[in-house]
Amino acid sequence: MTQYQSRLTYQTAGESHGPALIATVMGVPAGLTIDTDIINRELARRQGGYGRGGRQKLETDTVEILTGVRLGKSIGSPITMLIKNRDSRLDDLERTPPVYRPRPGHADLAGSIKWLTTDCRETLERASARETAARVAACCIGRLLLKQVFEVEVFGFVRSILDAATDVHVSMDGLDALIAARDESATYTLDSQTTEQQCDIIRKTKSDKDTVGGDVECHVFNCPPGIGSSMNWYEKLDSRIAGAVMGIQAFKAVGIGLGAQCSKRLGSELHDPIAFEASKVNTPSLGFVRSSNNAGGTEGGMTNGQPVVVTGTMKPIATLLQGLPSIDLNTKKAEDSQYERSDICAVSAASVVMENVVAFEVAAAFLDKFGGDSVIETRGNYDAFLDVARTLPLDHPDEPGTVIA
Ligand code: EPS
Repeated sequence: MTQYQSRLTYQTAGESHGPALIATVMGVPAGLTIDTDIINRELARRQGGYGRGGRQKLETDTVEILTGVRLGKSIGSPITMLIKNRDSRLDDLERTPPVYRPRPGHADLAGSIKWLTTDCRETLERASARETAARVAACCIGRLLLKQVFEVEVFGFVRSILDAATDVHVSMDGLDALIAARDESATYTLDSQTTEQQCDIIRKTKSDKDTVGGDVECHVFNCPPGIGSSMNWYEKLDSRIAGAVMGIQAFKAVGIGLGAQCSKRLGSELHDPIAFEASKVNTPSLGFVRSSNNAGGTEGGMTNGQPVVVTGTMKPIATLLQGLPSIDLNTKKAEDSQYERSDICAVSAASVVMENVVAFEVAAAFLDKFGGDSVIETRGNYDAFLDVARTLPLDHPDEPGTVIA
């Protein structure tokens, strides 16, 4: 695969029951306020949601910033953050024993064969969704950048758990009320009736010793047209977002806008008509408006000035109290899969992870277009672009795109 090196990148490290998780973010321009309260709030939200397991009662995830920040602001060097694991016992074989019976649906079997061991723990410690704590911390830096430098807002929530779905419409106009509704919901959905239905489903699933998945959604507001690129597949914003969302543990499908439903409509029913409203020329859409947003804000791998809308599908967690048909990797004899402490439903937590990884990819694409060494330079580049884009067609006869009278 052709590697695309964005200006803004991150890396996480750490095992679920090791001493700590670490996140390093590279390419952050100098002068960004790194508000650890905002990062810690996202970490706390990631730990929450109805249906979580015992681990979250043991941990209080908070970041300690080790590098890249002086007096609360980025200085351009890599930003490293540490999240301590309270439940640290990786080398304690009594409390953290080998796992020989792989869980269907988990990384256990494939990883054990890949790394040539019959102890699935070698794989599961890193494959665990515990890693998403570090990912949220890293990606939240991208989110801070979007908000502070580009006034971009990102909003994620749970659309459905099993068949209990909210039909609340999401738009920038009602954003504060939507955030309040989501933060009040035990499952991070948008209305109280759906919250109750989803909690009922999770309660029943728990008593059946089963697990349950759902669909999450993320909206990114205030992107101008032209973020991302159609020049190469790996520069396409939707391609980058899809990779990031699919990379979240237990995600099996990603959609942009209508996503998989696009094939059920004719072109005349699907594509969002283009119009121009001069009164909106000073908004990030630059005045290019659409009566629908089936495309989910991207065309040709670039933002088109409409909200970017991403959907993600999370499968039910692979660790079931009742166990599932499997084998013992040492004897190859049929045995039920081994139980490890886990969640009944982590869709709410996954919505927080998705919100932040989507934010990071959008932030990276913004920086690839406008990035400077400092926040001030970056914002200047952005403003200069908007100024020129508003004046199209250019009146310089040598410029491509010029309309010569
Ligand atoms: C999780 C931490 C894990 C699991 C869960 C999510 O901690 P532990 O294994 O100690 O209970 O609760 O991970 C999984 C669902 C998984 O498949 O590994 C977390 O912090 O999100």
